[in-house]
Amino acid sequence: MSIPCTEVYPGAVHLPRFLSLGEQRELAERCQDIGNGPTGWYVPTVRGGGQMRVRMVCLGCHWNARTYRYEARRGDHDGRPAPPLPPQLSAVAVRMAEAVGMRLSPDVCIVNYYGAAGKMGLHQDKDERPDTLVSGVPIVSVSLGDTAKFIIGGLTRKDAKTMVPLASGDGFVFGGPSRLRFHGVAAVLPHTGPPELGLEGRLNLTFREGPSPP
Ligand code: MD3
Ligand code: FE
Repeated sequence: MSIPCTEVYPGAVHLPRFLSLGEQRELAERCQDIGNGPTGWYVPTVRGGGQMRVRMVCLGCHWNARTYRYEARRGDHDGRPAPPLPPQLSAVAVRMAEAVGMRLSPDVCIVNYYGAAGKMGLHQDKDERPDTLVSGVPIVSVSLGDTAKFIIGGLTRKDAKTMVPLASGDGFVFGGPSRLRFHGVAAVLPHTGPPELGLEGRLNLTFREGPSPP
């Protein structure tokens, strides 16, 4: 492979510093513009009634944190239609997948914004269409800003876990047999991102194909 990458598990490939600082800046600015706009950041409330420890905005299609389903409008928040997914964002995910020999045609991007206390509990991403899960179409993650302690485990909650620091500009492709691994974010390390981004905290973009039909 011509670019630096580490296969953490089969189909789970880390692409450290894939993006230039200029590209990181452009993406971060785009996300902040959307997040601070009229259909922007909100804090999702999950099924049990608890608040997630991130701000979120879904592009292309909305992921409802109460039903764990995708929908056109933000039914668990303000009822507005999800903002479109800009093709310039999708293009980055397609490039990352191609760099490791995988393919996806993103329909949705979930943007998570972590502050200093941000984290995400161990979970699987299995709300996409069964055929995409079974065929191992990847989810592509892009990290911007502060470094996260990302945890990845196996196909059951109790399996052994590995910690991978995810830094600004890193890509991560989770496809094939790793598509349904448990994962989460244990912590975000404050003030570890490039100062040039002017970003306090961490942005993570996850590009997904095949939102569940209504
Ligand atoms: C491994 N986000 O939005 S991205 C999520 O950093 C999510 O915000 C984390 O987990 C974040 O669902 C981690 C990396 C990631 C995304 C999807 C995966 C890892 C994955 C799907 C399968 C296995
Ligand atoms: Fe996830």
